[in-house]
Amino acid sequence: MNKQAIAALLDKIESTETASGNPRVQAVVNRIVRDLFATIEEMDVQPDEFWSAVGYLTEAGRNGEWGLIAAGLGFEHFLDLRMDEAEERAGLSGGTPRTIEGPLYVAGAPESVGSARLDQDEQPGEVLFMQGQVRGADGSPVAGALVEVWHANHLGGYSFFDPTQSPYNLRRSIRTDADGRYRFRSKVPVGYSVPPGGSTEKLLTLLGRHGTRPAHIHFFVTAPGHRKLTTQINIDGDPYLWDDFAFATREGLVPAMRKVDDAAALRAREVDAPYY
Ligand code: MBD
Ligand code: FE
Repeated sequence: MNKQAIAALLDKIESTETASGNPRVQAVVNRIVRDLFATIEEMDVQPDEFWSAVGYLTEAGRNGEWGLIAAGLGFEHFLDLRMDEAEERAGLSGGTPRTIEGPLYVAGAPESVGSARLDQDEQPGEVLFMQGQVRGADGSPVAGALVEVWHANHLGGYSFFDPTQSPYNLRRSIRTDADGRYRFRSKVPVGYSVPPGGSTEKLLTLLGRHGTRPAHIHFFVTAPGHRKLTTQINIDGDPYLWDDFAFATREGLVPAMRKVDDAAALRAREVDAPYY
């Protein structure tokens, strides 16, 4: 089709829109339709290909996999990079880097002050301890900040999405103590992979890609008067560390891990830290 004919059709479609609509939605949708018309034209997309795509989108929605696809196609990481840029422009850079939330957060995890134990289900895996301090943009500790932590089990599954786990297993909310500190005990997670046979896997396979994330632990950090931090840490040494299907690994989010083989030292550590 020639460019004028396409432009005329776009004009005709847009001319049906009125002031009763939402101008932002009108502008964004019109732009997407224009870009898709151009893609169909330039790639000579055939009707059967178009309707197959419509069927795919329908199925992906039915499976609740759109959040996963957004991560896998790099949209979620792209939004992060844009937020980084916006903060830089506003002179608000620094601190722990953000990275994607992903589609597996669940609100309402049990809350405790200072410390928590996340592994409520009896499951295999290495014991993991993590501790840290929440600091504001000026570097001063933030007492009473809420640190929400969630991660996968030894099979890469998340409670609520994996029916074999009890509700809120490997999910906790920890209030920082008077020094802004938090600490927790859990089990070392294993990297998540997209559901076998699902819509995301289907698409990734057609792209010749894998759907695996390196082992990671998610965090939301919130406190009154501060911006919310959404981030993760990665478990060093994972073969997928820099090959994340969701592109979320970043410098500064791969903390040094220390292996403690000495059982006595581990027990002493537990006594020293009364985990919930
Ligand atoms: C995850 O566990 C995750 O963190 C992301 C971003 C996408 C899918 C699964
Ligand atoms: Fe995750």
